[in-house]
Amino acid sequence: MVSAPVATAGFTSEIVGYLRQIEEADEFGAVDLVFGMLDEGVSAQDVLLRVIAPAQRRVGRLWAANRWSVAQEHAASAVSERVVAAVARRVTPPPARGRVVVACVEREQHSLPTRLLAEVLRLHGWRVDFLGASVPTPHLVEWVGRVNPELVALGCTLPVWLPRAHRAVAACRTAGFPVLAGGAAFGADDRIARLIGADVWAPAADVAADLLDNGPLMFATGNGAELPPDDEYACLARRRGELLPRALELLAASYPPMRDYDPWQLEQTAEDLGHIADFLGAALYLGEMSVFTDFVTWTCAVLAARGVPGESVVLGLAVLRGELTDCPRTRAFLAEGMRAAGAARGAPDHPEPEETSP
Ligand code: B12
Repeated sequence: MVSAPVATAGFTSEIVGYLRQIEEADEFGAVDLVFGMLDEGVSAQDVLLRVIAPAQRRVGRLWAANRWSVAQEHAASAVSERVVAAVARRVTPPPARGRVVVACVEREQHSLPTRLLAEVLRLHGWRVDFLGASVPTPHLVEWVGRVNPELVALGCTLPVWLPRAHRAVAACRTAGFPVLAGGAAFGADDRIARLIGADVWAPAADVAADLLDNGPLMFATGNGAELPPDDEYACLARRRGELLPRALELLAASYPPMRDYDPWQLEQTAEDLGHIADFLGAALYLGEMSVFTDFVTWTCAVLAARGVPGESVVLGLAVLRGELTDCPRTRAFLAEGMRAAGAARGAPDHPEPEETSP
């Protein structure tokens, strides 16, 4: 397993300017702006990773803080996708290295982070097949078998898809292809990538490109052997269908404000409970408590920014815990989640830090 630290850099005024364009959903303005940066000598890699990437992370924080609507986030992200394509079209050199397949794990819709990796690898001379969002594992394996790449780069942003990432890694390796893993779901170090048996992990696209540049590629033999038994994960997955409507019912009975919820609010609450159950499942699968508690803390902040108190999250977790009487490990995770939600209740109810930089 190979890894390296994340690079950092400034570009504050460029990011602010770019954010202004994407806030207005001004695709051509955004393209003109970044082409101007390229003309002034900013490298394409820096435009991708020091301007567009941090702007997109900022978009996420603005949405989480309820300062931007989902529509604003979608519009801005759609512009960024087009800008990444325009930059790539303008500067990508002809391929001089081997072939790499870049894809998102099945169900993962965050294609833009992985697309950034794909374009950075192209800038470094790799021939890249970018397969985009949510690639079903059998189809991924069929593609790599056909094009015979040197490497499969697998992106995952949401931790809930890590069990699927594990299966995809195993399938690619069984087919004889090494796997580079990355994306926010893997966290800040290589622990999770190791757990799911990836050969290489990188925290950022430029780090990944540097690792591949400095070949020959040396691959370790991870096999996911340290993963905990998956019986409680399987039990939760099996019971999800009946558990969630029941939990929603019990939550409505114990949390009075829910009686006044309109159908849209009820649907949102059901969705939130579903996300909680899915993050719980991923945490159980990996044996990584922080996957669950970080998500609980994040959910409390997002709800608080929308005027929903953390108490509702504590109650939701308690209800799930009450239903899962025969799953001791799951109950222990839920108890930690309740502690995290309780702690988040004492935190400021606005997840957007008071920062001046993007
Ligand atoms: C745009 C966006 C979306 C778009 C995605 C569009 C697209 N085509 O990508 C859509 C609308 C689909 C979406 C949906 C959802 N999203 Co969203 N999304 C975002 C947002 C705002 C930007 C994503 C992005 O472009 N990031 C920018 C890049 C640069 O991110 P990056 O991870 O830092 O990438 C770098 C490295 O990780 C690395 N890397 C990335 N991939 C790979 C792969 C390999 C192999 C390697 C080596 C490296 C590598 O290189 C990159 C550059 O250095 C993020 C905010 C954020 N912080 O990312 C939220 C965010 C990821 N989304 C979030 C959520 C919750 C969701 C939803 C669940 C919302 C919902 N209720 O439905 C859904 C889930 C969809 C799904 N099934 O996957 C949360 C996740 C929170 C959490 N605790 O995990 C975030 C963080 C928002 C927030 N601020 O809280 N989202």
